[in-house]
Amino acid sequence: MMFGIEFVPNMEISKLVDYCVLAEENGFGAVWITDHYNNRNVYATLAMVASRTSEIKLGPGVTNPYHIHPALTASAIATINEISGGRAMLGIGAGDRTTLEKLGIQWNKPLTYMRESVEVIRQLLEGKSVNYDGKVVRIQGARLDFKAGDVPIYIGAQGAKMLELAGQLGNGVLVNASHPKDFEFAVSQVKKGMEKAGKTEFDVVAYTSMSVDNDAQKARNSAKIVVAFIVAGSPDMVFERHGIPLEDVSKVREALNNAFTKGDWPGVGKAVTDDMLEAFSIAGSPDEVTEKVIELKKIGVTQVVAGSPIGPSKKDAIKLIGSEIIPKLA
Ligand code: F42
Repeated sequence: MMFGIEFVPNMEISKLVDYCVLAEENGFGAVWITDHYNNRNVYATLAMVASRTSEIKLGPGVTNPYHIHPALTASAIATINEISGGRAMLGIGAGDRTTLEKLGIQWNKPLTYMRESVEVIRQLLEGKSVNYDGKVVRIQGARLDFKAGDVPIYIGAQGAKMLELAGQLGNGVLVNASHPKDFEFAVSQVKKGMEKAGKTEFDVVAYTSMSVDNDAQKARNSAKIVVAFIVAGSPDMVFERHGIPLEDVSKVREALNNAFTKGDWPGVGKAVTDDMLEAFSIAGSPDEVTEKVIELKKIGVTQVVAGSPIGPSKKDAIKLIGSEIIPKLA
């Protein structure tokens, strides 16, 4: 079981890189950097992380084929692979409709887009000259003029069809979830895709919202805002799976609205219920978190990513995970 960590480049890059160095020193095996146009650029960030670290694997978690052409993604991740001495991984997903529409990009046919983009990226990374006449991706005689080396491709997926596609086309999947129920579903879907492709090796990554502190209540309180955003963006099917009443969900959405319009952020914390925290985060003391990670491992998760908030203090949480949790999972 590998431990990874996620950072959003919404802070000064020097600070983010310091966190990555600390993560490497504390036994984390992978760092994933999120990709949104309004934050610092993901590949510039990865280049800086690569130059200050020596062992940790690194990649976008996740980019998308709508805002960066698949050929440019291939070139960018191959460059990171060269700079990092072969440590790059490519995380790619369908992107987020609201964000893409702000840029005037139409978000259509996400499954087709993902399938065709991943096929093209893989061929380019293998050094092939690519002719591809897809439904949405068309390439004529494109080729990278430098060696990419091996770059595993991870697909961001939550939906039934995308999970299956990930199993079929990817080397791994990044599932944005924290609870065993979601992973029972995800692993069964991924296996269908793996079977289609005749695969046995695959990295199932739990891309969690994690919050660790010796004071368990403080850890849980820290996760509330992140959990509120997850609740606001999740489909009803997910609430049914976790037995969360839709009226509680409405309260969270209303509280977030009030926070944006009136600055009432404490109201958001109050609207998030314990059941929501349980379903959408792994938050608590190091022992509690270890127990939950072990449950995920039993279901077939092979990498756990500590995603936002990580803890009330990111620095302390990284050290706690390194000293109290990672050694117990070896
Ligand atoms: N998004 C970002 O923009 N930036 C990030 O940094 C980011 C990080 C991230 C990390 C992990 C992760 O799992 C996701 C992350 N995301 C990030 C979100 C990601 O970009 C995607 O939005 C998300 O993973 C896609 O979720 P999904 O698996 O639910 O897929 C969507 C597209 C979906 O609706 N899938 C359904 C399914 O069953 O899989 C149905 C898809 C479908 O069939 N659609 C159409 C149809 O006909 O019904 C079209 C069919 C076609 O041809 O495409």
